[in-house]
Amino acid sequence: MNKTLVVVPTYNERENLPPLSQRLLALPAPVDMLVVDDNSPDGTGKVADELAAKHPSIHVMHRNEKNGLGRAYIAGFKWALEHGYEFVFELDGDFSHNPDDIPMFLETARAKEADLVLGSRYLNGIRVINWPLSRLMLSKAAAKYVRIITGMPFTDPTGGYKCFRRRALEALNLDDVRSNGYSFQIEMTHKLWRQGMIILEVPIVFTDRFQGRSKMSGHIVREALLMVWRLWFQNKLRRRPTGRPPVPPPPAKPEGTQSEAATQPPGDKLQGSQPSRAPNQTVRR
Ligand SMILES: Nc1nc2c(ncn2[C@@H]2O[C@H](COP(=O)(O)OP(=O)(O)OP(=O)(O)O)[C@@H](O)[C@H]2O)c(=O)[nH]1
Ligand SMILES: [Mg+2]
Repeated sequence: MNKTLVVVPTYNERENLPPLSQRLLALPAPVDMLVVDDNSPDGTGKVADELAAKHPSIHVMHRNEKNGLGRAYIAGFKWALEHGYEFVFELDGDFSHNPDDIPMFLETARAKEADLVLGSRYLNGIRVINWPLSRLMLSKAAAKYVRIITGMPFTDPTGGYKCFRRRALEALNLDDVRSNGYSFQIEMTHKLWRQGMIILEVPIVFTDRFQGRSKMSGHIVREALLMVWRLWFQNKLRRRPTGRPPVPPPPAKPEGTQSEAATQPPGDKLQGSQPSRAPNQTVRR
């Protein structure tokens, strides 16, 4: 088993899945792949089963009905935690996200001890291929809207190319995450950001699908518009992180010796134990 799992939700991605799995299997950093298929009418689930039969690092989760991207990812994240993965990716099954960027995400997560690495289409310029101007404007406006209301400082909060560290997923109550679509992406990031987790952005090129049909709808946009206000309320109307990240336990000392932290007042203990965990850094590469 590899330490990294790439979760790929699919609904009618039959043409895309075989080449996508090949690209993932060919990466220099070996990864496992979990396809979460919602009983796609085009037979994507069967294609996934055939790939899994040939490659032990490909796994398939079949769900009975189309339940939205968010539900599919939550099921995939729970599976990842149960199976002991350290890094867990979100990756669209329509080639919008370039699998070759995965090593860049992993390097950033490791080098900077990040809890979450976000792929950004808008960090240091716009890198979106095959989108009409209206779609680009909607996405850019959504990013601004999220920033103004929640204070979250990221350039691309609706993006869906992400790498979570295990401890970040463990810090969330995954059953509490209710949204789908764009809103799901914003909600996941906000729930970690407001806990003071380290979240970094890396630049990616996003290419809209060339095969299959878009599942974008007015409902998805309305859901996101409302969710942003709900997140702001959940964060006690604050526009900055209100929590502190979980503090790793101090290394065990032999019995009879007193740890340094135990001699400090409680306030100092917390501060001193997490000097490098400044909230919400943004890496510009
Ligand atoms: N399992 C599952 N996967 C889904 C569902 N909806 C979308 N997906 C998949 O999620 C990935 C990302 O979907 P989106 O990018 O939101 O949808 P899209 O159809 O590509 O639409 P746009 O990229 O927004 O034009 C793709 O691999 C889809 O096949 C769903 O309800 N269930
Ligand atoms: Mg897409």
